Amino acid sequence: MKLVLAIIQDQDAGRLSAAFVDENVRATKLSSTGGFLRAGNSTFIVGVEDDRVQKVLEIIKNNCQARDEYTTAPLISVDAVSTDATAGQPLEVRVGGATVFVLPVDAFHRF
Ligand code: 2BA
Repeated sequence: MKLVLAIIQDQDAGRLSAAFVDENVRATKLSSTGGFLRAGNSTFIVGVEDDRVQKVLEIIKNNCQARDEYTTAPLISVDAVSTDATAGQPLEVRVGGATVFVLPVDAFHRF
């Protein structure tokens, strides 16, 4: 068994949830926050048998799209002193459709 962790954009979360239900994939959605943009995103936890991992990855790929986002933040540490001349300037960032980790599962229980 594997644990698929997929960090996706909030805009795609409803569609992905529906696709998982359609394909009989059990998943849990967590509200999360990206460390760079500090904006909300969604993290799906999916426990799945090894032979269905590719199917789950396909569903994620087909339902999540990359987008350009903008931030004005220089995103420095609160303790840092910025002398960067670009501080406060709009910055375009390409946010991926999904960042996915596949982890081994030692044990799985449903009580
Ligand atoms: P954020 O951390 O808010 O990052 C949003 C986008 O900003 C990233 O898109 C990337 O294009 C850019 N970005 C992130 N860190 C950067 C940096 N240090 N310098 C320049 N640009 C940077 P994605 O790479 O598609 O990531 C989307 C979201 O997936 C991330 O949101 C984060 O929540 C998660 N993520 C990405 N890589 C991760 C990793 N290795 N571990 C854990 N979470 C990750």
